Amino acid sequence: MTDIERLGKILAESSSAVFFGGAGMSTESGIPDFRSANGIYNQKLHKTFAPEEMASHNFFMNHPEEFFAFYRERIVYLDAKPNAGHLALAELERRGVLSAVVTQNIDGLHQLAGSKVVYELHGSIRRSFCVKCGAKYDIEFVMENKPVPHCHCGGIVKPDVVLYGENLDDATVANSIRAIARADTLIVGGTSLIVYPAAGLIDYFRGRHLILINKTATRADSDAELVIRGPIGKTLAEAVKEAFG
Ligand code: BV8
Ligand code: ZN
Repeated sequence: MTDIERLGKILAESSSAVFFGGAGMSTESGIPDFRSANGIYNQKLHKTFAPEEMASHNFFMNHPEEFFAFYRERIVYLDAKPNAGHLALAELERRGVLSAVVTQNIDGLHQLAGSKVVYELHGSIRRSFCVKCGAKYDIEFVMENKPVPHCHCGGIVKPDVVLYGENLDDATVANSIRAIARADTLIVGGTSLIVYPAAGLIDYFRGRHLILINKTATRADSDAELVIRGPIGKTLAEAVKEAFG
């Protein structure tokens, strides 16, 4: 039995599966990931600051102009489209196979593909808010108001994205843990499982089938029933076809 046939068979017998993903889910949509060779964190973006420093709370507070330049040029890909993997997960939800997508991504592509239950552990570029009065702004406002977007009240408008050194949203974490703890199947893919507390959430899984789909090895491979080393978008699409025609 091929890996795709095995994955298809598991999907066909699952009714509360959860997908846990990261930046590798969107590389087939043209968005670079962070830690692969051509990833964002391996690009020399700034003479003095490392990319991971520029995506931090302290950098946002102390160097807002440079933060927004980095964010607009390196983090936001507004014309990216969902790929076959996003569409496959949305189909699995419609078929009652998948109960939730838990993602570290901030690109909103799962929702654009039609997924309804999506927990965004690190927020979303699509939403922004004023740090002083909480007024909500869309991504267009942030992209157009250079160098630093300000609210009518004078406060800075911050993307609703969890930066390094910032806490995750409690409700999103609680909902993600509940979905993972109840899942019969957990598919982990397109993530290096390096960033915490997000990466720790997969340890709440108590179900039957743990599946890893990732181009490179991760810390969870040894616990997985099935490890597929390949492009996750293509793999998910082929497995859904195998399972449901
Ligand atoms: C927190 C938003 C409590 C911005 C991100 C020192 C000081 C402060 C904190 C820390 C510290 N040391 C450690 C920490 C904790 C820190 C952390 O975990 N750091 C890591 C680097 C060790 N975490 C935090 O700060 C978190 N908050 O701890 O709060 C706190 C409060 C106050 C003070 C202290 C602590 C907040 C973490 C969230 C940070 N924000 N993103 C932005 O987008 O830049 S994290 C960033 O990494 C992205 O969100 C990304 O999603 C996430 C995880 O990366 P991955 O998604 O896994 O992507 P990666 O490139 O790594 O891997 C992709 C994989 O896919 C690869 O393996 C590749 O092979 C594979 N792949 C690629 N293409 C494909 C593929 N596989 C299959 N098919 C393909 N086509
Ligand atoms: Zn305001």
